[in-house]
Amino acid sequence: MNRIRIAIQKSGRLSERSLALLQSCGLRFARSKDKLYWYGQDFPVDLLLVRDDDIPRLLMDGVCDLGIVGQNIAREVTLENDNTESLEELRSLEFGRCRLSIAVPEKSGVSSVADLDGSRIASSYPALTQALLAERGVNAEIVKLSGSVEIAPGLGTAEAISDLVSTGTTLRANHLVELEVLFESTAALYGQQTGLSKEKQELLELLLARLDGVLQAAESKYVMLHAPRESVEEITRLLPGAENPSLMNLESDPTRVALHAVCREALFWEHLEALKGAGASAILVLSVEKMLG
Ligand code: PRT
Ligand code: ZN
Repeated sequence: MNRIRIAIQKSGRLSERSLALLQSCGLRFARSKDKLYWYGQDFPVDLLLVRDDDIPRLLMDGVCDLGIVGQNIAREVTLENDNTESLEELRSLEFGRCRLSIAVPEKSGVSSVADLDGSRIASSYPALTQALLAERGVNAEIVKLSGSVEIAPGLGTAEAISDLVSTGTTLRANHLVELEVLFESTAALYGQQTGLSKEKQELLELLLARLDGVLQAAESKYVMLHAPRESVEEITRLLPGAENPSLMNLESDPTRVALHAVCREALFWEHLEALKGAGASAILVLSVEKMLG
């Protein structure tokens, strides 16, 4: 059957964004009663809604062609399989951002991961944690927990934890401090390692082209600012991913120009501060809705 099947998380942190991303690529689905299988309308792409932990296996077993899951889980499952089966990361996505960090109790006196050699570390990501600690020359006993990892040190089952962190609120609430980031993760679109049929491959390429358009527009910003005439070159360099800005004269001030540019890479507050430092003023940043060419 030449329909592509995509696995996404049924309910959790990645669900809404995964679905919204596919919808913004022009996909529409008829929701089934059991809500686990959504049939694609207009486009032969169907959805399977599952627990995120099951997504890598569904791809490895060829049950699904594509899946959206955190890189943390994809790496963990690949390592559990001793890298004998792997997944192909097709695109990393801009959501589900978090980090896998080692944390210890505030009063532990431990100041670096090297001090954890020989101790017990609780984690829901045992294979990933073990591998990343080994890279740092640390050999620890991993205590595998499927949830509430942050309470392990208080219960005395481990001296440290290795857990996902986004805001850090959970760590602070449990009087834990972040010692080191082991791994940075975002959600990603994965494919199977085995080849797809010619028809499915063509469909996948069409889907990826639409996805690239959506991702590019999401990251791109239209920036308008005023700049000293002599700093235009420097300011253009400070705009991430901008080419050939448009320049306009300012009637009120011949020493300054209005500069408009599309930044094709993420624009952070640090970039704006650097622009201001280089003499830019009246900086306006607008979202780009669609982009072509
Ligand atoms: O039911 P199912 O198995 O599908 O869902 P789940 O409960 O296993 O996963 P879910 O929905 O919690 O997370 C899905 C994915 O979101 C993860 O695999 C990560 O890729 C990503 N993600 C991003 C996070 C976080 N941020 C996050 N903060 N996953 C979990 N957390 C947890 C973390 O484990 C800790 O308990 O949130 C807490 C820390 O958050 P802060 O904000 O207090 O630091
Ligand atoms: Zn899960």
